Amino acid sequence: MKILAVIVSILVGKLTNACEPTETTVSGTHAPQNFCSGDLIFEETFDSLNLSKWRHEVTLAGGGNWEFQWYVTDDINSYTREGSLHIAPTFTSDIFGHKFLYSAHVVIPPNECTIDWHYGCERQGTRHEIINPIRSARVDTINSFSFKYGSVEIRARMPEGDWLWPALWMMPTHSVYGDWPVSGEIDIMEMRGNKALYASGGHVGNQQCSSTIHFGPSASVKNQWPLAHFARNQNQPFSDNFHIYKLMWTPSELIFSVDDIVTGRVRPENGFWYYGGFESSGLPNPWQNATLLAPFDQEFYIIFNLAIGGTNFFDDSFVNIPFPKPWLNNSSRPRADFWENRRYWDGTWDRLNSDQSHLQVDYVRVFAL
Ligand SMILES: *[C@@H]1O[C@H](CO)[C@@H](O)[C@H](O)[C@H]1NC(C)=O
Ligand SMILES: *[C@@H]1O[C@H](CO)[C@@H](O)[C@H](O)[C@H]1NC(C)=O
Ligand SMILES: *[C@@H]1O[C@H](CO)[C@@H](O)[C@H](O)[C@H]1NC(C)=O
Ligand SMILES: CC(=O)N[C@H]1CO[C@H](CO)[C@@H](O)[C@@H]1O
Repeated sequence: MKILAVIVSILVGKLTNACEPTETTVSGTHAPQNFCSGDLIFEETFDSLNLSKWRHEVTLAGGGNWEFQWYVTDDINSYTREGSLHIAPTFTSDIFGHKFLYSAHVVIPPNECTIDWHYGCERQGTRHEIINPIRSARVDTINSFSFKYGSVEIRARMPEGDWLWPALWMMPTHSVYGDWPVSGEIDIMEMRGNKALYASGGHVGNQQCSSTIHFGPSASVKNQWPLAHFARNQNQPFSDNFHIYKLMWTPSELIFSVDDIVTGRVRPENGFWYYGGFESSGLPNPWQNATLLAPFDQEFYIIFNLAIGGTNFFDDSFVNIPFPKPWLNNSSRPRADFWENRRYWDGTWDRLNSDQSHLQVDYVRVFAL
């Protein structure tokens, strides 16, 4: 009798587990056609870097922050090894020589260049300001997989090294509400690679990681990211181990966690217009006719990159030990200052001997709600 009861309960369980509908939507060449609530809808374990899934950015643009890297497709800057994606920074001068930085005219052909704003496809090196001195990589799923609502789980190890800025993040696939930041940005994890970087509140280097969403009615009106920015500190560098960075995204909230401990939660009871306090901006509400979570009620795609420096993320007031920040963010030649002061930082990057300065991603999984 007992066995029969067990069998019956299993059968009933199966029936009630029949495909439950989900609010998750997907698109892209690697998006599943049909799926149920709770299903794994995207997975990459990085046994190889499959270029039909991962697109490279190729640009000098600097990500809107005049970052110092040149994103390239070279397999020294992005590759897989033992089941992990590695994104590794290298010196531009290692390939082209030191003079190149000060004199080259770099033109990335239009069919290769992916971001042309901020002189992203063409730059002239001069004695005053140089060609981007670091080569690195940024890969994304813009063509292969976008989704709206669900949970994303990324197991990754952060790089160690001064002024490295790794990011695991998402951007809107179709900016239906307008250009950044009107259509939003979701930063699942960002970190500064410095071993000993301090602000008045404590460590802001590799013992801190943060999650942030960006949103606002226009780029000129203050993007209210500080209201949805969550930093998490620990005594061990995040670069010492792999950790699991997660986003749970539903039609009513976004929840960030690290190793299953919640870091931050954004729940805009009356929508992001009021959450951001934009009523006094004098602008129309770009999300007025949309759902509560707009602009985060549209499909986003996944991005992994390793940026370097820039004029926004490393505040001049931070204290770095033992060497000072090698450029000021208001310098007229931040890249050249960074490069010419490399004695301050190049010893902190383990460029050749180990993986310590690489962003490593073991896997990414996305589940339907
Ligand atoms: C890349 O992925 C596609 C689709 O999943 C698959 O057909 C192809 O064989 C993969 N390529 C490599 C090189 O693994
Ligand atoms: C919302 O709908 C109203 C009425 O149709 C329209 O006037 C307004 O422009 C719309 N707002 C946006 C941001 O689309
Ligand atoms: C840049 O900032 C530094 C201090 O952060 C200041 O002393 C200097 O005057 C500024 N330079 C310019 C050109 O604004
Ligand atoms: C993030 C940061 O440090 N911003 C500063 C960059 O420099 C300008 C000019 O000195 C400051 O106004 C910013 O606050």
